[in-house]
Amino acid sequence: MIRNPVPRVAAVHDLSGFGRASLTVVIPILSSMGVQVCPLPTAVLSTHTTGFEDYRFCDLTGFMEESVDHWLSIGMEFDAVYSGFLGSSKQMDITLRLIESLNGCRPLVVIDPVMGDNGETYGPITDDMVVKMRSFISHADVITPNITEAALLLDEPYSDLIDEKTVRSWLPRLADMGPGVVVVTSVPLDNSKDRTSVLAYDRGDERLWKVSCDYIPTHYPGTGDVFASVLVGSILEGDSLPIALDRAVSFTTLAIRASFGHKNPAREGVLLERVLGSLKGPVVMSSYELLE
Ligand code: PXL
Repeated sequence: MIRNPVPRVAAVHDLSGFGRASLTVVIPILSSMGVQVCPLPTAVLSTHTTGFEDYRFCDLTGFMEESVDHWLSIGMEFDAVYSGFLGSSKQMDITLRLIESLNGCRPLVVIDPVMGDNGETYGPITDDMVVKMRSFISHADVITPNITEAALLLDEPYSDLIDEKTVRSWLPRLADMGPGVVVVTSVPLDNSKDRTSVLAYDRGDERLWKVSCDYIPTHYPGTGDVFASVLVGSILEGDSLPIALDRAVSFTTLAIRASFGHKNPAREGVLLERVLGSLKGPVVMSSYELLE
């Protein structure tokens, strides 16, 4: 049930000053979708960590703790708690304290277990954080790992040979770790190198959904944040899981396509500002499939 006139989300992500990732993506997307974002910054960075050297990183664990104390003392309520890149393993306990203290009116909990991509962990992510993330996700209604993060959560080796069949076998195993809905992004398609897909498993009805889209041969950091933010906004607007997946895939693809024709460096992220307006429209196209 949505309790605020404008749905309100606690957004537990870092603030990277350059490169269009985390809060600089989460806030404009959710605001455009009519959702109020209340940032609980986990760290401040000069840039995100992919493709930039010597980035500056300031961990905000202590400040997060104080912010949560303050929010609880003034009786803040949230329709959703949505976390992404965390600066330390202790931040999972702090986020959990926020979620559990809101127990009278439990929010939707979406955890994007941001830890890495393309088989590699991001610089500030420690082994201890990977281990702790495995229990943190048990508190989520929805998780949105990419295949690298799904492998880390399951302690499976990552390889370029991971295929759709393998990921399909991972989905119920990830759901067994606690989350009601498991959404895995960047899943390769067996029969085509030019297409990629998102698979989603709903533990409640055991349905398995798939949305596929064109694969564009580039890698823009922050697209996972773009995808998960549209998914959160769409669920809060009342869309079904497959429609929310469809909207998230369509918007992310549009953002990548809008950027790919330009010569801007991939590390600067997708040209979000050029496509944000399209989030305000209704669903115009749907291509989801029910696999099981
Ligand atoms: O969206 C991923 C992300 C978020 N936050 C930081 C990152 C990255 C990916 O590079 O470095 C700080």
